[in-house]
Amino acid sequence: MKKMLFAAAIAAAMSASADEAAKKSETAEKSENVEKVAIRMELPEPRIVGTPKELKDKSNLEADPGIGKLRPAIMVPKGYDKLLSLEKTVTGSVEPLNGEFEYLTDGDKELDMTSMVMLPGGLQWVQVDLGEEHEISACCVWHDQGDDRVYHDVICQISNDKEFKTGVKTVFNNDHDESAKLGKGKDKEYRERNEGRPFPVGMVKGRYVRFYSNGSSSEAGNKYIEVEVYGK
Ligand SMILES: [Ca+2]
Ligand SMILES: [Ca+2]
Repeated sequence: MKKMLFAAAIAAAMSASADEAAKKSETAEKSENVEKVAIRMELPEPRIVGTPKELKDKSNLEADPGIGKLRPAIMVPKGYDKLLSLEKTVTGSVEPLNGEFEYLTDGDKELDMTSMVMLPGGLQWVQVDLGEEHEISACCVWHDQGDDRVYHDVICQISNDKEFKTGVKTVFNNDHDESAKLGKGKDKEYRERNEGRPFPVGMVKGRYVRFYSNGSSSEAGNKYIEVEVYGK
């Protein structure tokens, strides 16, 4: 009797997983049929004005693609390639030492004092308010690309909670040693270049997008040029 129940349980489990598999392949088929478009980001010119510093720790650094080399474009379903963040309100963890938060969504990505927002050292963040909840497909953050530097603890989170206390989804995290205490990140550190760091997000819903950093290989401070959020 026990054996029969056991067999029945296995059969039930197997048919459940078969159902799941069928559902999964259906979803995959559907998403393959969706027309995809590339997100086209406007990039500033590559601009290396300082001497790169020797990096102390390269253990979590991605391979160097070379100056001016771009990552493959992020492909999203048609209609999900809209720039949502332009001219939207930005706030931050502290008042900037230099610049205004509004510089970060003004579309200007050139590396100069009318575009750069400088925050002090330590873990800091800037946060875009999209005004209402959106389905977000991709984000990009540009820090100071001036000397090929590498920013630490680059983390991006999305939430409908302005304070990021509830419903927080982490969509990028290269804090591999968990020094920021926001969870261990699987993404790699990268050299700051003219394309910033674009990354797909996978249709996460939210109103607020927060970008963290904790200084760079060149200095303790945190310099931001622009942040962008794409979606529908
Ligand atoms: Ca800007
Ligand atoms: Ca870290």
